[in-house]
Amino acid sequence: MTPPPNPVLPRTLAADLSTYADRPGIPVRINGWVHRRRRLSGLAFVVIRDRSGTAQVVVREEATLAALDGLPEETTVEVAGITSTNPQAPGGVEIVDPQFTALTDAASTPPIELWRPSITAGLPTLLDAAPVTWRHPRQQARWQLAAASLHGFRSTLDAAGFTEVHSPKIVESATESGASVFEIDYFGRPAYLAQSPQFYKQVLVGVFERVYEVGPVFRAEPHDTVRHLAEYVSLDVELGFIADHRDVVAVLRDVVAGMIASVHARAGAAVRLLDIEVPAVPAEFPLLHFREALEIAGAPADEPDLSPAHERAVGAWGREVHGSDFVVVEGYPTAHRAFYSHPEPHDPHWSRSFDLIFRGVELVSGAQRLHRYADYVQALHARGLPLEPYAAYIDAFTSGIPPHGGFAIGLERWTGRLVGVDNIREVTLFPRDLHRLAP
Ligand code: AMO
Repeated sequence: MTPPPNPVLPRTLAADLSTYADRPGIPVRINGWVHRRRRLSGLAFVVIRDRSGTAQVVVREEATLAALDGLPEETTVEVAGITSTNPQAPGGVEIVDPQFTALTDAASTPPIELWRPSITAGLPTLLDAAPVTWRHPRQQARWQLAAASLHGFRSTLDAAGFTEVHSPKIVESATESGASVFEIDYFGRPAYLAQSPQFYKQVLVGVFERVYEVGPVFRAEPHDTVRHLAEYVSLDVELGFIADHRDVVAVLRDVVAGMIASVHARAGAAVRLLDIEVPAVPAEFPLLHFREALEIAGAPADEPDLSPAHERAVGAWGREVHGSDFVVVEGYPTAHRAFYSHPEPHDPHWSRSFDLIFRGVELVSGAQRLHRYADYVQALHARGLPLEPYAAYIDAFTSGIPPHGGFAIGLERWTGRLVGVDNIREVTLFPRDLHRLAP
C-alpha cells in the first residue's frame, strides 16, 4: 500500500527549489510528471516536471528503486523528500531520501520521448498525440509565447481605453465575402459560424467607442496551405472618431509593441529555450502604397492583391531598406477589399485599407470603414450583394456610428512567424483543417 499523499507539507514548485540552495536538509514536497528515470548501479535519478520546470530526485533506497518500475515516464506523482545541494541539479538543489506516491495509474508510453531536448517526430505525430506532445518543454515554450502575446494585446488596449467584448459565433450572414463559410442547422433554419466579429465590433463602437475581442473565428478553407486553418484565434480591434486608417495603423503599432514587450517580460525563458530572435518594433512601421508594393515585388500594376510571393518580397524590402520585420501596405484596390472598407475619397479606386506584413507573411488586415447608412447600401448594391442578410448590421448605421476603423491579427500566424515555423499548425494547440477534427 502506498501511503496517502502528504498534505502536511505545502507544495514547492520545481523552479523554487533553488531557494533552498543554502538550506540543505529541509523536508519538501513536489508534484509533477515523471519526466525521466535514469538508472545507474545502486542509484537512480528521477527528473520531475511541473509547470515551472524540472527537479532532480535521487533514489538510493532499495524498495524505492524497485517502486520506480511502476512509475513510468508521464505518470503523475507526489514526491516528499529532503533538500540537498548539488551544483549539477537544476537550480543547484536536488531532493534525496524521496517517497513517491503515484497520483494516477502508470502512464502509457508517450509517442515521443519528452525528455529529449529536441523533437524529431514529424508534424502528423505531434498533432495526432497533441495532448501529450504539447508537454514537451519546447512545445510548451511555443504556447507560452502566444499566451504572453495575448496578455500584451489585452493590457495595451486596456490601458488605451478599450473595452473587451465577446460577440456571437453563430450568425445569420457571412462577413468576409471572399472567404468560405460553414453553414449550420440553427433550429431548422440556416445559420453560419462567424468568419470574424467584424459587424459586431463595428456596431459596438457605437456603444463603447473602442473595443477589442479575442476569440475563435471560422473559415471553411478548401485549400491545404501552411498559413490557413478552418478555425483560428482572431485578435480584433475597432475604434471610433478616427481621421483615417493611419490612426488605426498607429494603434496597431502600439499593440504589436505591447505584445513584444510582454513576450520579453513574461516569456523570457521560452525565448531563451527556443533561441528565437524577438523582433524590434520601430517607432513607426515602414509604409508602402499598394502600387509601390507591386513594383517592389516586380508584379504587374494591375494585380488585384498581393500573393504570398509578393508579400515575401515586401518583407525582404522592409528588412533591407528599413531594418524592420514589419511593413504596412496601404491603399489596396477598393473592389478587392470587403464591402465595408472605406474608399479613398479623392480616388475611390483605392481604399483606406491596409495589411501588416510580418517577416514576409500577411499578419493583419485592417481599414477605415464606411460609417454612413447610404454608403453601405451603395457598396452592397455595387457588389451585387442583397441588403436583406445585412439589415440588422447596416441599420445600426442610421443611429450615429462615428468614423471608425480597426484591424484583426491572426494569433497563429503571429506565433508562427515569431518562432520561425513555416506551418502554423506547429504553433496551434489543436488545429482544425480540411483533414483534422481531432484531437
Ligand atoms: P482577414 O480575413 O484578412 O480580415 O483576417 C485577418 C487576419 O487573420 C488571419 N487569418 C487566418 N489565419 C489562419 N487561418 C485562416 N484561414 C486565416 N484567415 C485569416 C491573418 C489575417 O491577416 N474582418 C477583417 C479584419 C478587419 O478588417 O478588422 C478580417 O477578418 O493573419
